Amino acid sequence: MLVMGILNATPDSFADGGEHFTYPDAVDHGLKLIAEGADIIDVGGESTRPGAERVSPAEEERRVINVISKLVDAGKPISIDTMRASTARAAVIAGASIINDVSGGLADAAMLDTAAELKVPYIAMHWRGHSKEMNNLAVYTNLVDEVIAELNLRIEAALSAGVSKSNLIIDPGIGFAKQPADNWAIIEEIQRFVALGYPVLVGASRKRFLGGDDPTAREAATVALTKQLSQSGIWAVRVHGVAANKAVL
Ligand code: PMM
Repeated sequence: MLVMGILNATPDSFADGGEHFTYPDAVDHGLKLIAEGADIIDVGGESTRPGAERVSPAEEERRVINVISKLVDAGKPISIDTMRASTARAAVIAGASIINDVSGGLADAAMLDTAAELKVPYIAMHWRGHSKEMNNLAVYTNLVDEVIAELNLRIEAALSAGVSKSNLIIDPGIGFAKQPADNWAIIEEIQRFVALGYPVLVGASRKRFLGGDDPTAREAATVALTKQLSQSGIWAVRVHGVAANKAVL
């Protein structure tokens, strides 16, 4: 199982408090994650925490492009965490080699065509709406069935836009339009996502459902979950604390 290290170049990410917002800090943090053994670095310039405001495309690119251009020299694959086709394209030109779209192509009508054209792996996450509204959208009758059905629609949309099957990665979207119990139920049934036949990414690191008020205090639970998930056949976990998660593996 791979470990994707999170590099949020945002002033308002919930789990690392905007510690790595400025350019030199972000690059240093990315290099630290690589030194700790990250297999992939996921660079994002727009917070998706519940309630977050959107940033402009120009500001999003300003936060991430220079960081990507610099980190690429370290030789590890970089994913761009964005819902925007224009940011994804600029990031791939700068050296990113994976697109991580938390909206699974729903936020930007040009995203799937762009991913197909760029011919890079595309991570489609389960998503129901932007941060400001997502808590109201966490309503399910048959949770896992519905999440899988909605992910299947995104898979079909990506394939029909021309994303190749071998470039598609899926993610159940822990914490996105999910109640705390929903996240646990998805983790319990993660095998059903693996059975869809695509690599599965899980991003649970330091999220609210793990309990506690301080995100860094959720690290122990994150590490335990990484250990549990390493037995499930998933492709990768997306985590803040690379060293601890690598250690448990
Ligand atoms: N979670 C966040 C951001 N990007 N991408 C994927 N594929 N999966 C996730 O679960 C995910 C993501 C929000 O968490 P952060 O603010 O700690 O980065």
